[in-house]
Amino acid sequence: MFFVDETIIKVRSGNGGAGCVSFRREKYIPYGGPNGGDGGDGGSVFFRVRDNLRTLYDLKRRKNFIAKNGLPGMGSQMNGKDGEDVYIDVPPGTVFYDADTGVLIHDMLESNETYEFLKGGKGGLGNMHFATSTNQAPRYAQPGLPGKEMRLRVELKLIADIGLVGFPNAGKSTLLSVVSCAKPKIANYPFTTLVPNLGVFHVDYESFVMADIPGIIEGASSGVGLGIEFLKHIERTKLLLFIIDLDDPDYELQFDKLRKEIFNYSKELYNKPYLVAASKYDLHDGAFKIELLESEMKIHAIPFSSVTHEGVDTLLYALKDKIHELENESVK
Ligand SMILES: Nc1nc2c(ncn2[C@@H]2O[C@H](COP(=O)(O)OP(=O)(O)OP(=O)(O)O)[C@@H](O)[C@H]2O)c(=O)[nH]1
Ligand SMILES: [Mg+2]
Repeated sequence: MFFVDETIIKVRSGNGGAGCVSFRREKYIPYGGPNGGDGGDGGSVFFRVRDNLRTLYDLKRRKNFIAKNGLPGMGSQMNGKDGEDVYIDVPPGTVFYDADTGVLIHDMLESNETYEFLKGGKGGLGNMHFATSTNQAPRYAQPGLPGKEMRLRVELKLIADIGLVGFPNAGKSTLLSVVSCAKPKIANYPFTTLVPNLGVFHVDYESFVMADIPGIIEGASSGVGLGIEFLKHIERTKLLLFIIDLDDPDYELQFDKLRKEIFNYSKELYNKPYLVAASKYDLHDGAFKIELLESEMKIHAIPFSSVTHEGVDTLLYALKDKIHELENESVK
């Protein structure tokens, strides 16, 4: 499946059908009264969350979401059919903006939420509604009201509890694959991950969503590597988890470099609560390096190995405790 997290679409609600001008014509009934039916309402445009979706790929392909027009009313008091609605199905965390003004329209956060965006034009009333004591044969019916058209910019910002941040090849995807059922691509070269992955991990009957995004490198905020646009997918997390790669000769500088790139991306993300972990603890001098991080760099990193699984449980409990701590703080 192709991952798309931003696209422009055109949406349009249907026109209302016109009301009908018609008179009853029957044998032996001269001067039959007005019997023109109402036009049907135009179809509306809805946004709808589908919890199993993870990409805006379908929107990018289809581009136009046009609801049907209402049908005109007919004689014999027959009302026109309402136009069919159109539903735009999106993953949780999709944000809709007016493409021309940039104004936020709606943020689809609720699971299975449906949001009515553009109502279809109302159908016109048929002439049967306009008979009065002084005008029993009105030759007038309402036209239907027109639908509306708009261009929308649609952006996906994934929703997760924890966002992984680290250099390429640090072992982010491997960690996700060890703690959850997710099957992200893993390989011994930088920029293996090209699209975000979500996975659910469990600690003591509680579950948390972890987001793994492509690695960032020094200069990412000015476009080096894959850039930092993927950071938008961890903007909505409660907690960031920085992963330091103990196998990197410059492991002790990684944390500051990552912090700097995040700072350049957004102050808000920079101020988000975080924990630090150090991967590949199974490789040479792991314990020594952790101590050095603590004493020299004042970085408290939780060591773990996705190969031997040493430290993984400790890390997951630390994540859980930190999230609880943050939730308690926000209640106070
Ligand atoms: N020895 C050891 N190797 C590891 C560990 N975790 C990951 N690796 C290896 O490190 C390499 C990179 O792992 P990935 O999980 O793909 O790294 P990543 O951080 O997702 O990298 P990008 O997707 O490029 O950002 C792979 O060859 C993994 O097998 C670990 O705990 N110990
Ligand atoms: Mg990866």
